[in-house]
Amino acid sequence: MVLEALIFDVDGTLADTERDGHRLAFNAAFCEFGLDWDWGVPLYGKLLQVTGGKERIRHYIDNFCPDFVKPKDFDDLVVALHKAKTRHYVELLERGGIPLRSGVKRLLDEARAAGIRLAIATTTTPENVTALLRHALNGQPGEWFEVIAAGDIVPAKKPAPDIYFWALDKLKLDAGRCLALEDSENGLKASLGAGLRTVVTVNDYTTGHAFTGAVAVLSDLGEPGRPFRNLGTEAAGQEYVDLGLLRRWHASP
Ligand code: XBP
Ligand code: MG
Repeated sequence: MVLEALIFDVDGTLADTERDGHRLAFNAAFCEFGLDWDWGVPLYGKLLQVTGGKERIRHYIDNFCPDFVKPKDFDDLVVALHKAKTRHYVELLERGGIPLRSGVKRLLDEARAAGIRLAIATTTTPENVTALLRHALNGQPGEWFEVIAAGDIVPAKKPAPDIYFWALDKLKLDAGRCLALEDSENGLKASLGAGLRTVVTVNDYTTGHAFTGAVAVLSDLGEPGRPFRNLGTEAAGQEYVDLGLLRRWHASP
């Protein structure tokens, strides 16, 4: 089957947003609300097992804050905290931005020039995607990605495949005509669950994850002169991921 579209995860895949982005924004929101919670780097790695910011806050309270007494309006508190977190995250991106990962812009350019359709399937809030791409790509996300599947548009977040099904539905494409790019075990479970061949580029938080079923597992997409490290299948001596390599992986049995 011909490769017609690439579906990208955002956090950890397009950009390294978790440790120095989302994590700091959560902490800033807690501080704003007078809560003494501080999510350090290792703790945040554990909390990343739960996708979705509101879900992550609830998980933290239930599992790490035995003395916290939930107020009557607890659900509203979580929503308000998360709203503040999103504001802090967007401000953080606007202050300095978080760059795209190695090879991402090059691959997006190549795909666009070749008429490959581009989509996003992410757990994060839509405003976060807009802010990241406005800075990193110097444009509106819609100019680059024809479908943006993000946040609460599906009730079940990754590892559920729902967000990928939503994106495929909007693209009006079968999974067999697409390739997903992910960085985490939860993300891979979601893309595989939707029947998508998936390339994984790992980051500091996800190197130890299980990636069984991925067509390739790499350190990053690589650039000419800055090769990726191959952590899984062979890549025939290539130093960076281009459309030719993606087509080969897409066609592999
Ligand atoms: C991303 C997430 C998100 C972000 C925070 O997972 O889990 O929760 O950490 O975003 P994936 P929000 O890369 O697998 O999509 O706070 O906006 O939910
Ligand atoms: Mg991710």
